[in-house]
Amino acid sequence: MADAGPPLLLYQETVSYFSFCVRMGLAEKNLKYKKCPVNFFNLENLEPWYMRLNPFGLVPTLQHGETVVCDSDKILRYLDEAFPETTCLCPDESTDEGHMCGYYRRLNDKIDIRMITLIAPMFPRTTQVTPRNPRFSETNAKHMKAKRDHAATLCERYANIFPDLAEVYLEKKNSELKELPGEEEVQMVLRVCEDVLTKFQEELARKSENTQDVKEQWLCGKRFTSADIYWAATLHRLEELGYDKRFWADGQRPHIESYYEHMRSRVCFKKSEPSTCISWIGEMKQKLPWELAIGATVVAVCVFYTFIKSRRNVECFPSKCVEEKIWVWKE
Ligand SMILES: N[C@@H](CCC(=O)N[C@@H](CS)C(=O)NCC(=O)O)C(=O)O
Repeated sequence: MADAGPPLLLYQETVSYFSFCVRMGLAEKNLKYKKCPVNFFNLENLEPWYMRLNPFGLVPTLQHGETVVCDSDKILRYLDEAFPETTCLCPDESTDEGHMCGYYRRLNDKIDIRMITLIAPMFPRTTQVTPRNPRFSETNAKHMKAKRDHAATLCERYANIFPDLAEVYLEKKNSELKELPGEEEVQMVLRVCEDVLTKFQEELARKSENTQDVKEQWLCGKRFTSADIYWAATLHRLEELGYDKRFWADGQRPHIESYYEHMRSRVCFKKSEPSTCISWIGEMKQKLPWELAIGATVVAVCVFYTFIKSRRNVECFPSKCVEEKIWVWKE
């Protein structure tokens, strides 16, 4: 485990697509790091302390001593540079491996995962899917929209209160929180997504013809790269939203199906996969710290009481036996 120098701090959100990518990168490199949660469901990413760290108000952000890196791609490249003894995730584009990595990354970038995640669930007639994860339900998407409206007001308010941050807040408000796209745009985004998946399926099929042991292979060859990381996050997100059934499950695109299955068994994926349970607990902890503490105490007391009671029963049993034995002996 390479962990010399100052600690690595990752400001992130468990369910965030780009945070997931960086967690996978760190796990693949076997680097120790500390997770610093930034709850964007509570708009914590707009808090002044965070905007000073990341002027885009986005997660993830990596802090390594004096160095602060924003943007998942820049973080993965930084990790390659800062820890050259670990596996390289972003090979140089001048090499065959790097060229392939760039190609698969650009193909993946064509999928508008942000729109598919945040906007599409508001139009279930168009998506024709049922989200597997309730976080991406229609109701939640509408709730998120209301949150974004609130975010615009918050940016304006903070711009007035913190003059040193006025520019970044107004930039955030203008670039991030503009008019929401409608159903037609969602249809187009889903069409592009399907075309990209068709292309991905063809590429995987071609690769499998030229490869003997598919299980040994990743997108750019034997080495696992950032291309695999971003594709893993995309397929995972599409699955959470319920698009696996529409786009690749049950033999519709079998090479994607087996690539994703192969991916799911990768340690870095298993270690970094957003667990809804953990993220819900994290959110609840932020919302209800006292209630949660009381709840945990009640549970602990009940467990302790049950434990003591069961021990008493165990102790009673032999003494009862002894009494019975004495009684039999006396007779
Ligand atoms: N290009 C950035 C994108 C980061 C990004 O969009 N993060 C999302 C979460 S996955 C976010 O912070 N959203 C909060 C917001 O839009 O205010 C990267 O690769 O890190």
